[in-house]
Amino acid sequence: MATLEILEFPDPRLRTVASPVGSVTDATRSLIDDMLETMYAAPGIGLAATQVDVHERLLVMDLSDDQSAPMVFINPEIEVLDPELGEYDEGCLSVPGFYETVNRPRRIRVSAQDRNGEHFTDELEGLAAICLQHEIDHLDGKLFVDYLSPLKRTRIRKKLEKTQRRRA
Ligand code: QAP
Ligand code: CO
Repeated sequence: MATLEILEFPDPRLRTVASPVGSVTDATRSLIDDMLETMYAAPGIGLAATQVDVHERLLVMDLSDDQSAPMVFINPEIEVLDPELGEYDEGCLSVPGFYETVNRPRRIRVSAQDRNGEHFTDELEGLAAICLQHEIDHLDGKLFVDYLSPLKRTRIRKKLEKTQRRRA
């Protein structure tokens, strides 16, 4: 296993729209394991392949306190079950240090494949529903900062560019 480099806003590679995973192979499972290790090391609760510069439709999440409940979604598709929006203070490993309120549908149904390529569907609410929508946005080249005002987004971009310059 290995930890992978996480792309940070405003890296243009985060705007890539990911392609469907054709077949789930040992290479896919190896990528999933590296993504889980990367997410746990951060630590974070969700990571999409886009964030590690792999432009395939897969993501991992673990909402447990003790890294005991890894979830894998390959080629996820969602359907909104309840149009009512919930507010959540979202963060992102690609936007380190910033948390802002975003509104998203509270209840969704997801259809996806697991690490063995088996199809499943699940109904999610609460943080799981929010996090999954945030991660699927990454696969579509979107970031939570896109939901903020241009002023807030620019402020975040400038601060991150400054830390990135200092690091380089
Ligand atoms: C996405 O985000 C998410 O700023 C997952 O300095 C988060 O794991 C969806 C993290 C909240 C819904 C609600 C962020 C770690 C982790 C940071 C994460 C940071 C270190 C974010
Ligand atoms: Co994110």
